Amino acid sequence: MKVAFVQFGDSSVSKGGGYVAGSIINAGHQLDFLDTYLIKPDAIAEKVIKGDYGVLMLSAMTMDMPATIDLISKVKAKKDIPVLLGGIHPTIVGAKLLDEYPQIDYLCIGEGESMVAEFLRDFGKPEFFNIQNLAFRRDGKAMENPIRPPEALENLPPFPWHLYSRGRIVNGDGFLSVAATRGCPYRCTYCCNKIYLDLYGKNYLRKRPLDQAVSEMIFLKKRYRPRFFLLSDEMMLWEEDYAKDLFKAIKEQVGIPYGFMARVEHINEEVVKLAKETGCQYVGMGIECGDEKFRKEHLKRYMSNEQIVKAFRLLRAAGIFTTSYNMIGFPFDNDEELTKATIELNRQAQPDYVQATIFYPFPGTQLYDLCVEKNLIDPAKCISDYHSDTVLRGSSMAHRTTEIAEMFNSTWNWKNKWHNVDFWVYIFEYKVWSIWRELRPDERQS
Ligand code: B12
Ligand code: SF4
Repeated sequence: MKVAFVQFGDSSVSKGGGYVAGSIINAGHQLDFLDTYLIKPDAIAEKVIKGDYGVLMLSAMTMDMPATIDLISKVKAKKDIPVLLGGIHPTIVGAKLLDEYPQIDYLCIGEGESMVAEFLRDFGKPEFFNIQNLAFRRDGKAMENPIRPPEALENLPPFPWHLYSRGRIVNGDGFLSVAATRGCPYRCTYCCNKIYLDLYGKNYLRKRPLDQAVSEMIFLKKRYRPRFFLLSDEMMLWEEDYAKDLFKAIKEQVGIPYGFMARVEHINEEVVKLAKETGCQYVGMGIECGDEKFRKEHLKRYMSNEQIVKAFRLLRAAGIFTTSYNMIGFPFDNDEELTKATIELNRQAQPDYVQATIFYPFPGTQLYDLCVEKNLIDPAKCISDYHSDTVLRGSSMAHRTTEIAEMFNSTWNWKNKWHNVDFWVYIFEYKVWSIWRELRPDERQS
């Protein structure tokens, strides 16, 4: 069957959509990969209407939903074509999404690699309706089949990098994002990871075979010449031994600087030393809120402020660039106090870059339920990212994120420094910065 596959987003390569597209190709089907990074959604709709496709497939995060529904509606107005939607949003909402949107025919709940191959194999046959992970309508009622076990990552077809344009693969700063693991063991109350853990249990946490992940990086280095690999795994250090082996293999076999995201609890002297020795130049860690009691009670993040400060300082002492991720605009009356505590904790932790985004209640998360219960979500607000505004009732939060960014980042705009410089200039800058950082007085935070 000929498939039109729509990928939304304008930043780095989406691993979920990509793996599913790879599985479709691997199953021997013809695929047109229609990426909104390259083609405007209206032009995609036109192409699907005019083309001889047997099915329209799309991958959607929550914030892509308005654009996704708009595209599907335009196609459906002119063409009767089955539509299958997969991705994080159908996964967290489930079959009731079909009640909300009559334009969608089928959903993939959870991982899609095996599901999509069976979907194309069995379409039109009676066994179609037994496919695991499939949601569909019967007599107008939305139904959801059971979830299959998590995919065996070692058996997945190779990731189809060739479907994406170079600009999506290597960003303007020379970063290329790759992933070696899936899942995170924690259940923070604002994060969709909890929903995957609820669906799949602990088995959701998986690692790719090390040699497979490293071979992919070697291939990507040769083909796309990035300056830096960003390991976009949710939680790189959840299994420390695997992470350490990966870091060593990156140094020995790949030979490009790299960075990763972690929880502060996993940062200790030994990990930092190894990371530094193996070429790690970047670590991003969530602070999220500077009020320790609130963090524990309402976000289910049990690290102490002391651990946070220590982790940032250890990395800083090793000359590794750090970013802290923070949220403002929580659905609590003392939100402004929480923001002040967050600013103060960032002052103490001294990350090199402070990212502050606005709390967004994702369906299926505990904080979403709380917002619904208290009727806090403003249905008139349609937000496409969590930098621009809050979806909660009340005033805009955007000015506050700007203030925080200026407070911490304005004189340190490393992003602009990295922009459009080649790898060696970047290395040179990095060395100068490392030396200078050793020498400068500690006044930056004031
Ligand atoms: C790495 C990552 C990033 C990277 C890369 C993002 C990318 N485009 O892939 C970066 C840092 C750039 C990023 C940015 C953002 N991210 Co992000 N990110 C992640 C993270 C940690 C892993 C994503 C991943 O690769 N998962 C592994 C893949 C294999 O799983 P998957 O995507 O779910 O795909 C499977 C299924 O969903 C299904 N499937 C997917 N598509 C399709 C399509 C069909 C047809 C079928 C059948 C099946 C199917 O099969 C896939 C394979 O098994 C997730 C956390 C998570 N648990 O997913 C957050 C997450 C996806 N991100 C999130 C958000 C909010 C964002 C941003 C919007 C934040 C912002 N800046 O405002 C941006 C959006 C950028 C964009 N438009 O792409 C949220 C999404 C919440 C939601 N409900 O939408 C998540 C869930 C984290 C959270 N807060 O809970 N992100
Ligand atoms: S540690 Fe990060 S990825 Fe894991 S549940 Fe919490 S926010 Fe989500």
